[in-house]
Amino acid sequence: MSESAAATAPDRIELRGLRVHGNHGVFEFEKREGQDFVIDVTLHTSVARAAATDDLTETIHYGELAEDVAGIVENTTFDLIETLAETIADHCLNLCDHVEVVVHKPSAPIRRTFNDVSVSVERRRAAANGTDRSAGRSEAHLNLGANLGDARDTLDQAVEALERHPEISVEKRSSLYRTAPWGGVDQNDFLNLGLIVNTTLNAAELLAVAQGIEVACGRTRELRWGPRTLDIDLIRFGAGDDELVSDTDRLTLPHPRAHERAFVLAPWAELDAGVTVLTPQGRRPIGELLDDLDDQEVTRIT
Ligand code: A4P
Ligand code: MG
Repeated sequence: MSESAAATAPDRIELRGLRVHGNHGVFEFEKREGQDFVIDVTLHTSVARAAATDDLTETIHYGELAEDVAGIVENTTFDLIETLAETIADHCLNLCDHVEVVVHKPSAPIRRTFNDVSVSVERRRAAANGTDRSAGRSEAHLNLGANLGDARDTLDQAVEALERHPEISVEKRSSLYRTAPWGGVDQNDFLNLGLIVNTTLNAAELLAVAQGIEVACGRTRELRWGPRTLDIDLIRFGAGDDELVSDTDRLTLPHPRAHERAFVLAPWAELDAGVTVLTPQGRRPIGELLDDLDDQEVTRIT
């Protein structure tokens, strides 16, 4: 494991001995009659946020993992357990950046007494979800929001924490904006700011760092779109042709609701007035989008 992967994914979720009947094997009778396969999966991930919030949606659901893996074993037919292991690992890389998979075939057609035969694969999604480190740094745009406690102080601390990270540098920081709560929950106004950062992390790693800072700043997650001590959203990762498009629940990029949120667009327009923002109707200039949202109260306060 690289040092940075170790720093961002210190924990493991392990599923051991998942026994599933499948029809894999080189021989015709193996495909016809099938046999039991036993699967071990290790997901390298961070459970810090789930542990801090005690919220199942903040972690990888091992029940769903077991069903997904069993479904792969049952619904595919491969000659080789190498291919099966790779297919399972590939699926698991949708859940985290580093996975180990072992496929055991205890009833394999071997004419000797044996305990077990297995294939182990270890796969990482380092460059697939963001930046190739050798290619240098990526620019990313973040939006920070807070409306509980001393919001201004929390936002300052969050920016400082990002700056302290050895693989992140804060290039530009917007003014602070007082913004009306978006999302229909009756709550206090927010303070929001935008950041442009440069980073050698990939997008998933940057999100993990941001979520760690949320936890460190006392973030608990009670209500969607409700009050929070600190929320850090990734709005965009990479620029131009290198902009990352990601469509998983854990990470959706570019941020799917940015274009309808003045609290995101106003600080962003200050940082990059010429940017175009992805909307369901295609890319539109940020100034036009903001004009359309003039019913959302946003006041620049510093
Ligand atoms: N996630 C997926 N994609 C991303 C991304 N691009 N950036 C996942 C950040 N997170 C992303 O997020 C829930 C899950 O989204 C995470 O596990 C992450 O893996 P969350 O921040 O824990 O939950 P949430 O904030 O309650 O829900 P959501 O949908 O993210 O809400 P938003 O969009 O963050 O909105 N009004 C004003 N004026 N100012 C605000 O700052 N913020 C919100 C929160 C609502 N209203 C607001 C403001
Ligand atoms: Mg959020």
